[in-house]
Amino acid sequence: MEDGKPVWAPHPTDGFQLGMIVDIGADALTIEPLSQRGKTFLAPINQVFPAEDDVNKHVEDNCSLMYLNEATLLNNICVRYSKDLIYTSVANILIAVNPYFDIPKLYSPETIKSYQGRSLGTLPPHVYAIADKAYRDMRVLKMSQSIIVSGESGAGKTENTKFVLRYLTTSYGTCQDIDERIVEANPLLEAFGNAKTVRNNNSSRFGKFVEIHFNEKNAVVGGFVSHYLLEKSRICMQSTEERNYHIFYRLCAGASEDIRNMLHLNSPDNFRVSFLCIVCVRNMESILPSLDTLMVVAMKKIGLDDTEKLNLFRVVSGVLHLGNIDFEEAGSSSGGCILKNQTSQTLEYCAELLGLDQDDLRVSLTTRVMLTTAGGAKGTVIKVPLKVEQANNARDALAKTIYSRLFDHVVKRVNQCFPFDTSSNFIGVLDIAGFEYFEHNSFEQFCINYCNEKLQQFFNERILKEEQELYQKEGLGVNEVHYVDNQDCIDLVEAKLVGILDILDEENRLPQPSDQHFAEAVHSKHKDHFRLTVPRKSKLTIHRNLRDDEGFIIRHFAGFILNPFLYGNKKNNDALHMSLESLVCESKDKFVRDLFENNSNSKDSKQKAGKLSFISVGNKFKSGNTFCQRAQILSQLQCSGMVSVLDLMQGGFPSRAPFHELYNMYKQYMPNKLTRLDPRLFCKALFKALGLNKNDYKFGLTRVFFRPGKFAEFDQIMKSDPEHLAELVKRVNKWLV
Ligand code: AOV
Ligand code: MG
Repeated sequence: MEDGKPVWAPHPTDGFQLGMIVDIGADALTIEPLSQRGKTFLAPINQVFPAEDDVNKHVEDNCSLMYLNEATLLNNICVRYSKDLIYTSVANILIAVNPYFDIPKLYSPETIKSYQGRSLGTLPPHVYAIADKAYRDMRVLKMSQSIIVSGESGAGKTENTKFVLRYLTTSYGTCQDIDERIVEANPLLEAFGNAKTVRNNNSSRFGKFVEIHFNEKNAVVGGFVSHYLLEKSRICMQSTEERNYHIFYRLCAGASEDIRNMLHLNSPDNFRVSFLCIVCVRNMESILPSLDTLMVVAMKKIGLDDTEKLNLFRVVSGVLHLGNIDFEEAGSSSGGCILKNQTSQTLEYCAELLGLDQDDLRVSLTTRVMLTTAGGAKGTVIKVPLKVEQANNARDALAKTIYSRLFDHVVKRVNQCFPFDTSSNFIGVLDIAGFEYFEHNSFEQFCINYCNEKLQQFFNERILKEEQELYQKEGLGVNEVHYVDNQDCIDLVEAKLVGILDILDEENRLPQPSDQHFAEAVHSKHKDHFRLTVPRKSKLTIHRNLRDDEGFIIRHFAGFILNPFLYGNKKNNDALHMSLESLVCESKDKFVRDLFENNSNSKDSKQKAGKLSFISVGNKFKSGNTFCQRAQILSQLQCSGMVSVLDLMQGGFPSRAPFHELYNMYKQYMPNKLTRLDPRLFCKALFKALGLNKNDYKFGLTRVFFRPGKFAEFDQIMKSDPEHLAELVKRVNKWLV
């Protein structure tokens, strides 16, 4: 850092603030903030960063700044955001900030056109530029490509995924019907797989990998959606202020009178709070006078006829009525339970809608069939009465199973509507649920966060390792950069025998698995593990009140800054007991029966690792609160591994250009004598003539690498005013003689 120049120093809410260094201690600096002259504070040396000369200036590619660090990145993103420029690139990674309002021009058909066939960096950063790069790479390399969208819950992953799909189908599609279906399928998937959470009103509660397939002429021929990890527990239980899947509300609030009568949905207020948050239904009524139009349009585009639609609605209502069934103690010595009186009507509705026999359903919910093995190989079938809690679990397990089978069916149906015979390559877009932590975190959060942890590792390996490898391959001799590795966290989850997943399996094999025993086992196998801690040490009071054996907290990659997670094992038991399973498998309703036939979601697709090029940053603030919340953005940048990328770039050569690209870009300005040289010599000669500082660039084997900010400077000189250019050409000529 240079004397007398402002620096970025930590600020509690803004992330960083400008200040002057007034004193340098052993491990701390004394800083005087520019906004409060005369006052000073101490800041750790490693948290103070050099600032750009002009902090109001912003750049499209963050790497063209002179100083690459988290403070300059944050400032650049915020200055751009204040001008509605939500996309910023860091070399070939794209960062998106969630604007939380529509910027129509940003995604207009004209904008789509303008990005077609244009190299990365020639137009302002955009998710379209990434999509087009993936397309061009697929064409040139004849290899499938993947785009990974990552970021916290609510960051904008799903929205940007949709922009990518629309871009590719609009730009490179030929059959309008298929193109539209690939895009239109989303509202349908979202109706069944998205829900309101505290972090996102339209949160994806499942992960998906959407492939757009291309033929040998590189035109869109079809698509395929794979889905992962639908959050099943939500069907029976939602935290305060959260909701069940959208479809439940849409049906209750928006279906026509006829349909509502048919499905016995006329009084949504009667549905149990745990299944349907009633307050939300009422609110929804004002927003959704009829079944959400987007979803209905989607159903039509996909080609669902009235029967199919009604099939879907019938099962959804069946699940809803199922949730209303309640149990009470039988009052006899059996220790079993019976249905509460007032729920007999509900039982009738539920049985009718799911094609089951009322009595069979009642018996299956309140008893369990067991095969005794006592007395030899031949077992006898006995019916064991269930306690109230067990019957509740059985009901919930049934609801979860039926709904998740229904979701499988919806995805399968969507896939049927864009069939294709030939496919040469595909471009895949991965959109999973982002890192999340709630007051109550369960098995689903555990899985989601583990998945994000894996994705983070992939990012580290692809970007950081590859960057270092490139330096080596090109012979630049740059020092290695160390980055935060999350292998220990992944091992904690997936290691054989001692990993949490295996411990959980072990627990579930016990005759009487319990949350406490599970948590104890996790803690005892990993004493003093850096990534693991007890609820007591949580930042949240509600966790601190728990005993050590009531859960555990994993310090995730994203968890350094955020509240740590607490997991219990409560919701991991979805097992449907045998009698219920056979009941639904033998439903009189063909549609319900078919749901339970083996319908796998997998597909043979050679999914080669593709391009990693996209990462997004979002923040939780909502409209009405649209100032740039810097501290939050900063924490997300740190969590996403972007800061490690910057460290690497600052120590290295973040901007690079192949010789032939530079040649093509600048030959128009140069005299013939120079353009006759081959691209490498052309660049050498040009740089020499310009008198560039040798420390600012390096020649690799195939390209030139620039120190931070230097490529932008060089480009500026090349594109300067005609007078200056003429002078330049003269200099080159002189040098060439
Ligand atoms: P997510 O996919 O990253 O969260 P979404 O893509 O659903 O987040 O974005 C959340 C909300 O932010 C959307 O419903 C939009 O209202 C708004 N939004 C996001 N990106 C844009 C944009 N480019 N322009 C306008 N509005 C936007 V989660 O699925 O919760 O991890 O599980
Ligand atoms: Mg999403």
